[in-house]
Parts: sequence; C-alpha cells; structure tokens
Amino acid sequence: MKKILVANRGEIALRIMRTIRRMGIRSVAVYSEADRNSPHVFFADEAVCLGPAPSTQSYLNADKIIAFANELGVDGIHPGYGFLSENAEFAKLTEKAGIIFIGPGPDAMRIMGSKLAAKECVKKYGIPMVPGTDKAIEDIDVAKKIAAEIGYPVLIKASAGGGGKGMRIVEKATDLEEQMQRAVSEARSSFGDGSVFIEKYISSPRHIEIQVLADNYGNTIHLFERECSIQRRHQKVVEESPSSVLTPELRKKMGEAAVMVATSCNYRSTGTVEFLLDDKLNFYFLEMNTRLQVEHPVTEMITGIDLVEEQIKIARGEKLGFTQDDLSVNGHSLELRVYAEDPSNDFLPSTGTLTKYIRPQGEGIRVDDGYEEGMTIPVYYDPMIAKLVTHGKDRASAIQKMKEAIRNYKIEGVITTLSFGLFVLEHDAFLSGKFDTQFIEKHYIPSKLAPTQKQNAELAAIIALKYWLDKQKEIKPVEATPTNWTIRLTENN
Ligand code: MV4
Repeated sequence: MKKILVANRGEIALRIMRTIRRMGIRSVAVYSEADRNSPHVFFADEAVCLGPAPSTQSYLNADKIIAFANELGVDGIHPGYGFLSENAEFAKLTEKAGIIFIGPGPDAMRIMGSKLAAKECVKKYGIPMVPGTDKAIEDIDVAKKIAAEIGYPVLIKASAGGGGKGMRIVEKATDLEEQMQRAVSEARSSFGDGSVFIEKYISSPRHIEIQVLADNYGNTIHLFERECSIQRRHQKVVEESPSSVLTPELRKKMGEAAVMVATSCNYRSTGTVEFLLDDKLNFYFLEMNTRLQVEHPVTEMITGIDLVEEQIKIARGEKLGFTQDDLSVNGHSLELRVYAEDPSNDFLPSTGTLTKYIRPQGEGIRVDDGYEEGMTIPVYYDPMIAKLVTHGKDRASAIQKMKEAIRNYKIEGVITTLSFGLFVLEHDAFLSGKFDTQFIEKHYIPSKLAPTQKQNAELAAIIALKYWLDKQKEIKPVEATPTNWTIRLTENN
C-alpha cells in the first residue's frame, strides 16, 4: 500500500495518519467545510473537501469518498470509528472499487451488526450468554412465557440496536405487552428493523471488553481487557487496562471466549468483544464491535502494540508477527475522554472557541486530540476534544499521572469534563476498584466538582468587588472647607 485515505475527522484521523506516515505510506484526508482548518487536514499529504458540515453531506457520503479515492490513486481506506466504520455496504463498495478496506470483511460486519445473528453465529462455540431468547420475538404470548421462565426484571433489546439504543427494562409481567409494542415500533423507526429479543436483566454489571486481532491466515489472538464501566448514558468516560477485578484465570477465559467469537465469523483486523460481568464474576457475551475503538490507546500502552499498524499490515496481507504467548500486560493504563460539555449542568454541550489550549506533557502521558488553540469546536459532530491517556508501572501510578495531567491541561473558552474526570479519579469507589456501570448514578453529585478556572475567576471578581465596596465605606466624606467665596444668587438662577 502506497496511499491511504482516512475517511474520518478529528483525533482519530490524526492518530491514524501518524502511523501511516511512520510506515512510509502517503495519507489523504477528507474534510467537511466546518473542518477546513483542522489539524488532520494540515497533517495529511493530500486533502479533499467532501461538502457541507452535516455528516450526511460529508463524512457519511460513501460514494463521494470512494470516487475521490479512485481519482487520487488511493489503495486503502481506513474508516476510523463512527461514521462509515461499521457499514458493511461501504466496505463492500470499497473493495468493489479495487481499494482495500482496512478493517474486517463485510460478512463479519453484517453478522455482528445484528445482535441476533451474532448470537446465532457464536452459539456452537459454547460462549456464555445472558439467559434469554436468541430469536426475534413476534408473539406477545411467547414473550410472556419466556419472560416468566427467565424471571423479571427482563430487558427487551433491539437486534439492530447498539450502544444501549433501543433497550427497555421490564419490571413486571403486566408491563410486558406495552413495553414490547413500544420497543418494536422504536426499533422499526430508529433502525428500520423491528426485531427485538428478551434477556434476563443483569443489574449493576461491569462492562469488560476484550481486544482481538486476527489476520487472514486463521491467526486470532486477544490483547487482554479494557474496563469500561465508568460511563454516562452509554458514553464512556474513563477506561482502563487491566481491570481490577479480573484474575489471571478469568482474563484467560474471557480472552479465549473473545477469540472464539472472532473465529466464529471469520474475523480479520482489530475488533472488540463486549462482555457483561455480574457481581459473582460470571461473564456473558453481549456483542462484537467491528472497528478500531475510541479507547484502543489503553491497550496499546499496556501491550506496546500499535493497533493501527497491525490493521494496515493485516490489510496488506501480512501474517501476524507475534503469538498469544508473546503478549503480556505491562503496567497499567487509563484513558479519560475530555468532552466540551458542562458537568455541572447535566453535561450540556459547551460550544465556543479554544482561547487557551495547552496540553499536559511528560513521561507516561499521551494526548490524542484533533484541535489547536484558537479553533472552534463544531456543533455538528461528537463533542470530544481529546483523549488523555496515562501509563504507569501500576494502577496507583497511572492514576497519579492522570491527576497531574488533568491539572496541567489548560483549556479556556469552552467548559470541559476535566473537573469531572478528577472527581472520578479521587472517588473512593474508583480508587478501591469496586464500581460498576451505575457508578455515576450512584456517586455523582455535581456540587462535589472542584471549581473550574472560570468559577474561580468569578469568585475572585466577587471578592475584589466586595473589598472595594467595603473600602468605599471607610473613606470619610471631606469636611467642607470655609472660603471667602459668596454664592451670588441672581434672579435668573
Ligand atoms: C444489558 C444490561 C443488563 N442486562 N443486558 C447497554 C449497552 C449494550 N451494549 C448492552 N447494555 C446492557 N445490556 C442485560 N441482559 C445492561 C446494559 C447496560 C450497560 C452495559 C454496558 C455498559 C454500560 C451499561 C449501562 C447501562 C446498561
């Protein structure tokens, strides 16, 4: 491969292009009108404008992206995450145009894009799954019977859903019919597919995912876990590797299960197998994400492997250069996602210009971002500004580095979730490792946030004003000094 087009924007486009350059390959950026002056555009060897800011007219325009790729003699397309990354049709169109799609094959993407097809596919491998149905439920009486068997509460899930979309918890039998109808119509309108299924609802689970890597020659390995339980409304906030709760035995078992999931669909490239872990450390396969994930850096930090480099090597037909036994967990890594959102105001997006933007630096600190000082955060896309990643010899040292890095990250002009990150990192539940996906609901009180720079500045202004007003009261009015002047009052005044 001599030239790769990166069909994405922001931090991930930049991060992918850095590896492309290091491998001696040329890079092509695509951008929307809103991203004209973005770092990923300047970094690339070539760049083409896709169109107006809305994603549907730019980063989601598959035909236009492939047409540009052809025109510029591109031989590989990397989709990043989001946008077209899990679109099997796009992968197919890319390959049809004679360009390599840097990711899994369209068939694996299609199977894993449907939760029911995924369950069906992995069934014969004996992967543990949450008790429930593995077929779409069409009949309410069948649904009632199954729900009664597995026991309430149950969860209705949309087969085409993902990342928590289209899920409904049902507490008791009398609610089932209504919730089923709602779930089906919601699934139909959101995903164009009304198939739903039922699972036992696991309360307060942990979210543990396993990174896998597979070449075209049947070599499939795992790169251990990422603990992603600290999330807010299905948006991850803090990720880490390794997880505090996995024993070496459980890590091995879950890793082997993840490899089997990948094998079941003939997977190639990087992928992530998601599991739920209950309070008794039982794990259940949930779904597989067929892309490079946002939080992939923590895995890179503890394994020393560049996942994008591996994706490119696999895409150009190379065999994996290492085996499972060559891999081990080295130290501990944390990632904090920094969003342009106001954590003291229900995480409302905070738009504006980065009037000050200074990154933390130091050994074991990595910042993956796609902005520079003076840039405006566009409202059209995800509000993530950066991923702050640390690596230390153990968990305590990775946490210490993260706290330091947060304090040395100077962002002004927009409100960010940095203060919220500090709240999480200082919380006893996080420090002890005893937390689950309900961490934020259970522990977060906005008033406990350390004040931001802006709040401190406002406070300082109020104190100064009070000081000035008090001083004014102390100043005695000057006594009238007698003069010889006479004020002549004329009739006119
Ligand atoms: C569940 C569950 C409890 N029981 N399935 C949410 C995202 C999607 N990938 C699956 N999800 C869940 N599935 C059963 N049977 C709880 C969740 C869940 C969750 C999972 C991972 C991370 C955060 C979560 C937050 C709420 C619910």
